[in-house]
Amino acid sequence: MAPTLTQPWWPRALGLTRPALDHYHRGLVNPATGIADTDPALPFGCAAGLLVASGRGGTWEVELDGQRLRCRLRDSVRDDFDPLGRLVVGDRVVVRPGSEPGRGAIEARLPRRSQVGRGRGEKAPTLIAANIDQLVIVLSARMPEFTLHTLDRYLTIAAAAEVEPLVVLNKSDLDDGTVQAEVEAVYPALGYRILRTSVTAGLGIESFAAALAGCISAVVGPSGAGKSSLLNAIDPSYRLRIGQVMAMGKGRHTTTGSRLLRLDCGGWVADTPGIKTLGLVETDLEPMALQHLFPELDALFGTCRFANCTHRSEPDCAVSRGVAAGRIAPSRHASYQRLFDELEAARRR
Ligand SMILES: Nc1nc2c(ncn2[C@@H]2O[C@H](COP(=O)(O)OP(=O)(O)OP(=O)(O)O)[C@@H](O)[C@H]2O)c(=O)[nH]1
Ligand SMILES: [Mg+2]
Ligand SMILES: [Zn+2]
Repeated sequence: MAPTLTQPWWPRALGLTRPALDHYHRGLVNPATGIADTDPALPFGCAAGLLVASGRGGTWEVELDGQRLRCRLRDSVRDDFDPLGRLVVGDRVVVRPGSEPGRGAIEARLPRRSQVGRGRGEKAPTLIAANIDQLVIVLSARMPEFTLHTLDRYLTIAAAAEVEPLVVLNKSDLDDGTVQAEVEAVYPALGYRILRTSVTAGLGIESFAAALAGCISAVVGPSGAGKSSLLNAIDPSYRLRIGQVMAMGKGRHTTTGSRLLRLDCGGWVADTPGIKTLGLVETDLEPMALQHLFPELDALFGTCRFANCTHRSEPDCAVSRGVAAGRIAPSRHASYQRLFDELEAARRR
C-alpha cells in the first residue's frame, strides 16, 4: 500500500523520532512548477523513498521499504529542476516501481526540510545533501592545517541551513594540544558540540559513532581531514576510498560523489568530497542577517548605538566592546567581518 503524506511515514521507515521532522511540509511539489499539490495522497501505484546515491548515466538509487531501487528520472521531470531544485542525496522522492524488479522511475521530489550546499564562485551552488538533521564538520589538527576561520565558515553554513552542527577535531594524534585548547576556549561556551578523534590512534571513534546514531548526517570538511577514514573506522564494510596525504593540497579529492550510507545503529550518513571554496548556498542571505548566525553577536542584537550597526567600525558598537572586554573571541569577530564582506561583495555582483 502506498503511504500518504498525511502520515509521518518517513521517520517511521527510518526509525527516527526527531522533533525537527515537524518541519516537513505535507503535500507533493511538482518539480516543474515548485508548487505543492493540495492532494496529500501519492499518485496511485507510487511510493515515497529516500534518494541515497546518484549513479552514473542518469540512474539514481532510491531506498524504499528497505529495498534498493535503481531509478531513472521520468522524462517529463528531467529538465525542470532549477539549480537549487536538482536532486541530491537525502531527497525524498516519489517513485513508481517498474515492471522489472529493482527498477523504478522518479516522478517527483518532495519538499525539503533543509539543504546544504557549497558555493562555486560565479556558478550556481552545488548541493551536498538535503533533509539532514546534522552537519558533521570534520577538521584536522594538522595536514591540512587547522584554522579557526574554516571552522566558523562551516558553522555559518550549518546555521544558515538551520542544521545542527557537530564539530569533529580529527588527527588529534598530530595535535600537541594547541588546536584543542584554541577550540575549547571558545566554542563549547557558545553551545557547540566538539568531539576529538584520531583514526590512527583509535581515539573517540565510539563517541563519533554514537553521535551519528538515529539521524541523517552529512560529513563535511576540507579534503584530507579524514572524513572517509572516520566513516570506515565505524564500519569497515563501507570501504570508502582513503586519500594519500602526499596527494592532498594538489587539488585532488579522494571522495567524489555524495552517497548516503546506512548506519548499523540506525540512521544514515553522507560522506562528501572535501570542499575548497565554501560559500553560503543561501544566496538570499542578507549581510545584515549574518549576525544572527553567530550566537554571541545575536545575543547583543539591538544594543549598539546604531540600530543598523554592522559591527565592523561603527562607534559605540556593543560587539567591538565585547571583543575589547574579552567576552567575544577576536577570531570570531574577524570571521564575521570576513563573511560579511563576502556576502556584501556577492550582492554587488
Ligand atoms: N595522522 C592521522 N592521519 C589520519 C587520520 N585520519 C585520517 N588520516 C589520514 O588522512 C588522509 C586523508 O584521509 P581521508 O579519509 O581520505 O580524507 P577525506 O576527508 O575523506 O578527504 P576527501 O575525500 O578528499 O575530502 C589519509 O592518508 C588518512 O590515512 C588521523 O586521525 N590521524
Ligand atoms: Mg573522503
Ligand atoms: Zn555593533
